[in-house]
Amino acid sequence: MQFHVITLFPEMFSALTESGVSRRALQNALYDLKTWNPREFTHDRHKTVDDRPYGGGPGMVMMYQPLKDTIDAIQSQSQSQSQDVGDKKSKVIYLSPQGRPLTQAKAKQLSKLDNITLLCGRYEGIDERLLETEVDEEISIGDFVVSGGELPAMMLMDAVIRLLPGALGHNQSAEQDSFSDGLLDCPHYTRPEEVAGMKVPTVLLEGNHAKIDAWRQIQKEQRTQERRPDLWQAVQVQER
Ligand code: 9WO
Repeated sequence: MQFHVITLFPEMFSALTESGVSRRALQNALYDLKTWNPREFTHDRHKTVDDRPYGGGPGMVMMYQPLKDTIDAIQSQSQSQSQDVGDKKSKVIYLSPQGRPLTQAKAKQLSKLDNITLLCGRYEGIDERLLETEVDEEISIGDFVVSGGELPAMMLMDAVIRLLPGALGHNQSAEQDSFSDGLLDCPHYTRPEEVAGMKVPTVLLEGNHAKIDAWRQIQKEQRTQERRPDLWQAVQVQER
């Protein structure tokens, strides 16, 4: 998996490359990450990437040209790297609250692509003409606004990376199924058996694994009903 990230803040991506599962997956060459700074595709002395919005209003909008030239550079580099780019599955994704929601199912689809270009907006957004012509999918990670697309892009990348074959150990890879059954996860406990007057549920101490599985399933269902009626509804529909 090759990630290309278009960002004014490439240093932020060290959060992925320097820690945890995503760091190990990079070391093991399960994916590669290349950042592209649109400032390097400007031609003026001030390296201008933004301008005032037509129609007025607060803030600034990212200009078409530096972003278009960045995307063109990514595409010509990927092409020169392999002669069979025609067979490569590639997508340009823009992270924004206007996108369709990121789900575990979407992360799984994306994990099957060869190339993902993530476009990270800043300021008040990006000139719509760039989005219309260059972006394949607009994806949201939730109904809130942050200061730019970088953190959302990293969340999407992390969700995808941990699905790449070999990214997780054997034990953990089965565990992923806890969300792909559409339910929230069950509670977890570790030693000691009692802490601050609170005991571990006895079923977990008895070693009856059929009983433990049944308990965990009930916990998942109860929590999903209580906390995420929307997910519970979707599971009911699936099973109909
Ligand atoms: C900023 C702003 C300021 C004043 C009035 C309205 C405003 N809207 C925005 C805005 O949406 N800024 C975005 C910041 C521009 C695109 C990149 N930014 C972004 C992406 N914020 N939040 C996301 C995001 C992406 C994916 N999922 C959730 C949120």
